[in-house]
Amino acid sequence: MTRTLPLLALLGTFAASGALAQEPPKEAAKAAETYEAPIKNAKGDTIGRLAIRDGANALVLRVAIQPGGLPPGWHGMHFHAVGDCSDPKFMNSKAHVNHDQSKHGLLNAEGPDEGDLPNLYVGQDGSAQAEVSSETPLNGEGGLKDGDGSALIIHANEDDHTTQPIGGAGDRVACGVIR
Ligand SMILES: [Cu+2]
Ligand SMILES: [Zn+2]
Repeated sequence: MTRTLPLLALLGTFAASGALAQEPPKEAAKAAETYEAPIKNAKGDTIGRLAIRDGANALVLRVAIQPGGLPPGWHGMHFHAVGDCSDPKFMNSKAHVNHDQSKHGLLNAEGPDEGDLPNLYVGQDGSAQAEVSSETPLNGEGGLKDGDGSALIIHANEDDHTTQPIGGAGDRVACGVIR
């Protein structure tokens, strides 16, 4: 086995230089656009930030909640249909993004709807860092940045990913506008 290692290393070198020669310069490989927005609580205070990168097959959402931002534990997290976080209960954000009348829930056989996301875990200090993906696009047809935008809503309780309409996630406690 060990005698083949130098040859493998050599092949590796050739492969690497070949790839380098064919790739366009780094500047030309344009990084995906990142949409960023504050996440606010019911009092309108900023408690964190969201960042979304859109790709061909999925978007990737990052959520960062600062210490003291939310109560510790699991919290349901969804994309809601309207980009409006202006009222304290965040009801202006309407229901989940759902263009085809799917049932709610990542674990529901008749789901999920397009707003469904994994739960967010908030640590003992009230902070959270998470990265999740969604097949719902940010841009284009059926995307989060449609005419009235969308909102990232964080709920008081855990989403069970099964029951209607929101998996028992309870009140809306934080909101970030996506427009
Ligand atoms: Cu929700
Ligand atoms: Zn849902």
